Amino acid sequence: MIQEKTNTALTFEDFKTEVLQDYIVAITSRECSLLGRKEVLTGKAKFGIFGDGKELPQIAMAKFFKNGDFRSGYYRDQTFMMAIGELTVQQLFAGLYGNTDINEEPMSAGRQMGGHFVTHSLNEDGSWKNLAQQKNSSADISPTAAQMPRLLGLAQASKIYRAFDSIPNQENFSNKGNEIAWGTIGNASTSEGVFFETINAAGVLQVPMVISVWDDEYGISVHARHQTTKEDISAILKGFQKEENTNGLELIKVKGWDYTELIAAYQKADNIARAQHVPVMIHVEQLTQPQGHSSSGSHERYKSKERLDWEKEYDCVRQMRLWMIAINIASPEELDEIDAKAKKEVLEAKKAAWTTFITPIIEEQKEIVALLEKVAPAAHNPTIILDHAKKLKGTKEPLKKEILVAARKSLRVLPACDEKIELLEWVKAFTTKYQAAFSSKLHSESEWNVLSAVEVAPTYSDEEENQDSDGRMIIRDNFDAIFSKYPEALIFGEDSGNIGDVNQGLEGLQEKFGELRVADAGIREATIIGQGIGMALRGLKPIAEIQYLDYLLYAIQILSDDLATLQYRTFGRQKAPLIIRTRGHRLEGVWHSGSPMGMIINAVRGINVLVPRNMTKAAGFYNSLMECDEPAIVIECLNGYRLKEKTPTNYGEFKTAIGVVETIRGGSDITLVSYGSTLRLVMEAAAELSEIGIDCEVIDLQTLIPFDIKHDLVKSIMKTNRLLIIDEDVPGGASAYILQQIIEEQGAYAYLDSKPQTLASKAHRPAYGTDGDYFSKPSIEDIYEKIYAMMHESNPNKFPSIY
Ligand SMILES: Cc1ncc(C[n+]2csc(CCOP(=O)(O)OP(=O)(O)O)c2C)c(N)n1
Ligand SMILES: [Mg+2]
Repeated sequence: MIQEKTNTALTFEDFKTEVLQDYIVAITSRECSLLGRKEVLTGKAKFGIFGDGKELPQIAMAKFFKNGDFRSGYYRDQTFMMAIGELTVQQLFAGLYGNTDINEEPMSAGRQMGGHFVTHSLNEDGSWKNLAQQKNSSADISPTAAQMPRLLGLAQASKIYRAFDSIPNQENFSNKGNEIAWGTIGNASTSEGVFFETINAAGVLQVPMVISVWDDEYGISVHARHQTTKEDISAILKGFQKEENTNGLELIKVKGWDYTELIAAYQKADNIARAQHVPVMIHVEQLTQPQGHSSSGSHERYKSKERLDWEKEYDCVRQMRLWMIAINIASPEELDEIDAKAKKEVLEAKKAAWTTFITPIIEEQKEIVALLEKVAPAAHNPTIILDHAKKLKGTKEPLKKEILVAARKSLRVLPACDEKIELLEWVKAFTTKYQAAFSSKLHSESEWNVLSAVEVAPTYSDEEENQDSDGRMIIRDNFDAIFSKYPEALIFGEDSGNIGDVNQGLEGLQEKFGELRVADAGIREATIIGQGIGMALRGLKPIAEIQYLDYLLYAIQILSDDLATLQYRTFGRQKAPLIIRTRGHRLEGVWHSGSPMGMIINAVRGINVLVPRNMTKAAGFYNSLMECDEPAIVIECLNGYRLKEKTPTNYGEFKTAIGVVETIRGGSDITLVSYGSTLRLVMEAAAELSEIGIDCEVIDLQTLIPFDIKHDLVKSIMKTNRLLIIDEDVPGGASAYILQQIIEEQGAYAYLDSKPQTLASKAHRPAYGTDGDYFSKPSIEDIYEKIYAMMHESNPNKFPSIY
């Protein structure tokens, strides 16, 4: 590093070599941006967003980025990724073209648009690589500022690793907590709430985080005067400045075109964050966008001539060049030569990326054209197929889509014959191959996925005394066992620490396991989840507590955009097995009884959603999840903490299987499907109905995602021929999903004698109090009457109308 070496007699030659090397990275990256945009404009790539104008600060940041460190950034960071050796020019172009081969396009196997970066934390089988010995980047997502919450957790992991030396495989993830989490964000994106939430939380938590704000004064076309108070993010954050004997952040401001100042700024930030675990924000101002925001649109539309002229003048690569000439590092001619060489190399790498991308598709094009020509004579009208073949043959740069369209349209005009079978087989094989390229790895496909959790029944002692406990004690004693068994486990949330959560499910555990492992957090649901994601990405086993299900909405964006897509968008090369603990369903009032399960399950495909009916089941889920490598939301029943349950003896060991339903009452007349708190009412109604000769089978779904993997529900319906789904979400909410799974996915429509029905809450939020609950959510009477009406319809003689 320049400054360190200066102290130990760095020769001018060494200095020169390092600067020239930096310049080569900068100019190479710039060439990629220029050529990349052209690739979009000529139609070879669909969309392009590049890092031009932000090269120098990224080179400075890369100088201090060490093995074990993590980046959490956004789409401008190609130069940084190149500088740390985690992105080649060819890979950048492979991303632009959407190459679906992970070896060619390691950023996402073609799933994300270019400019979304990642490093691989996992081997192909889902096992961890040694993250402490490599440079790491968490996987980018597009929503502006959404990289901030996870940054907090990535930084917090260092704090945990520094505090404990008993965590298994610790050396795989950390060198005594000396790692920095480096964040990057655009100036306009700092307007987002999660940015401020993260800044505040970092100031409180005192974690080793360095956030760089790339400030180019614009967010697409919108100038800073519409974005930021005083148009100056570091000025307005001054109140967060750490002072003697306070917490807070260190704030640094630096010009983005000044190479030496940038290096000094990053060196300072590195020293403070790495050694002292104090967060730092570097406001890098006076950056530019030489080609405007992205390949869609041009910035001449919204920037003044003065601004455009200024941007040309203060282009950071140009300024570096001028500085190098001024201090005799290189002559203009030498730099021209470097520029020309970089240009040539980028062009060659681009061509290589294109050839690698298009060659297999052209092979497939040839194959299908030949096959279409072969099968055409078997059609009544061969010209239809020959036309498809001809059109496809004439396509110079074919897409997989065009290949499949030609083949599938040709299938339609073939009568049943051997040729049709041959073409059909080809279409099936092609589809299977590429469907997996686009649709696999939504969930973990490793040996530790949630379906691998084998049920272990709770055991009970024979002694008469102490047979029943309050539900919250079962949860508490099980967490006690979890924290003893797994040193990498920790829990945090609002009121989770000192008082042991609002329902005392963690009572006494902070005293036993310490303030870092059983921790209070601020009221900031999005960054509580971010803490969890970041720490899980670094090998810890965090449990993030969201105090009530109704407040999950503050975190739903991060859950949906970041955690739920993680496996998918990295093609299974990163995982964050975060457990989210929350409590919900029936209690009191509009924001304490919600059950927005339809919203949740539709927003978080990729995360498991578990809905245990009691605390023993919930504890069993936690025990299962501790052994799995997938994220899950566990929703405990808010009205279940004081209910009595038998006291298990094998805490930390018993496990609830995931994706498996449980029949909690056998019956032959109708299948009742429900989950969570509502099941108690369903069981009560079933008991009352049995008195008048209606025999209900009651099935507890237990998990909504995954859903009844053994298809036990349809087996029940084969027997009863009737189905009622009882749910406390809004009409058409989770019940619509459950119905779709049973009727369509499991094919239960074939076995029904009555219309399948749902009984849900009212469309409004649940009202306050016992009466509010009774009039808002399905009651025992509602359930009873609905079932009776179904039985009456099928056998009016046996079940005459009661009203
Ligand atoms: C939540 C969200 N809103 C809107 C967008 C569309 N969008 C993409 S980039 C961008 C501007 C971001 O500007 P800035 O943060 O300054 O970064 P820059 O592109 O200037 O580097 C916008 C509005 C988005 N990606 N996410
Ligand atoms: Mg900007």
